[in-house]
Amino acid sequence: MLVMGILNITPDSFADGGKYNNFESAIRRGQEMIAEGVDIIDIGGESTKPGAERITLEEELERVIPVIRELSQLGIKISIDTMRSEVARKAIEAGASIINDVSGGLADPEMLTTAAGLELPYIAMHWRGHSKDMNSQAVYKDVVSEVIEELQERITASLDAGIKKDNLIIDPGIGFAKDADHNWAIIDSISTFVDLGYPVLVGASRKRFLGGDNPDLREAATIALTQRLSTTGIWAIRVHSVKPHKEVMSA
Ligand code: PMM
Repeated sequence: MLVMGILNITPDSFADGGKYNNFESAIRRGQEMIAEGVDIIDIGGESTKPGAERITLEEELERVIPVIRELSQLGIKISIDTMRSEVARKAIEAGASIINDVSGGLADPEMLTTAAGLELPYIAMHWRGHSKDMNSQAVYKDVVSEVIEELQERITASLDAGIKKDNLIIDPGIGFAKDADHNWAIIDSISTFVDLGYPVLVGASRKRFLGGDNPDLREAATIALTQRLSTTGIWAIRVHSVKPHKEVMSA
C-alpha cells in the first residue's frame, strides 16, 4: 500500500489549513515528507472542506504551480488535487504525473478528455456536488451500493472519454456528501470497492468522523485506520503525516 502525503497550499483546509500557505513552508513540508519515505505528494490549492467557497482559476494556479515545479525536481511523484482541467494540464507541464479529481469529472466538462489526452493516471473520486452544499447531499438508502453505482458511472464516463483502464484509480470519497455512519459503512465494505478491479485510494486522514473537534487529535484514529486498511488490498492511503503510517504498515 502506497502512502500519498497531503500538501494543501490553502489558508482554510480543515486539518492543515494555513500551515503550508507560502512557497517556502510548502517546499519544506514536501522535503520532510520525502525524507520520511512518502510515495506520492498530493498538491492542492483549493480547500474542499464542507462549506468551502471556490477560488478562482488564477488563484489556484498561483498556489500550486511554483511548488510543483520545485518539488518535482527532487524526483518525487506528484499528484495534482484539482477539479479544473486547466490546472491539471498546467500542473502536468510543471512536473506532476497524476491527476486527482475529487469530482470524478463532474465539476469540469473538459476534465475527462484532458486526462485522456495526457495519458496519465487519473483518480476519480465519488462526489455529489461542491463543498458549499455537500452536507445536504449525504442522503442514501444503502450507501455502499449507491456509492458503487455512482462510481461505476464515473468509470464508464472516464473510459468513454478515452482514459485507459490501466490509468484509472477510484476513491470512495470519505467525508464527501457522507456522514460518519456512511463513512464507516464504506470502510467496512472496502473490499467491495477493491473487487471492482481498479486501484483504490482512501482519504480518511483526520476527517471529522474520526472524532473530536480538533483535527490534530484525530491522528491516532487515522493511524489505526491505516493499519486496518493495510491488509485490504487497497492501492494507497492519502494522509497528512507520513512517518507514523509507514511505521504502522510495517509493524
Ligand atoms: N479529501 C480531500 C481532498 N482531496 N482527494 C481524494 N482523492 N480523496 C479524498 O478523500 C480527498 C481528496 C479533503 O481533505 P483535506 O482537506 O485534508 O485535503
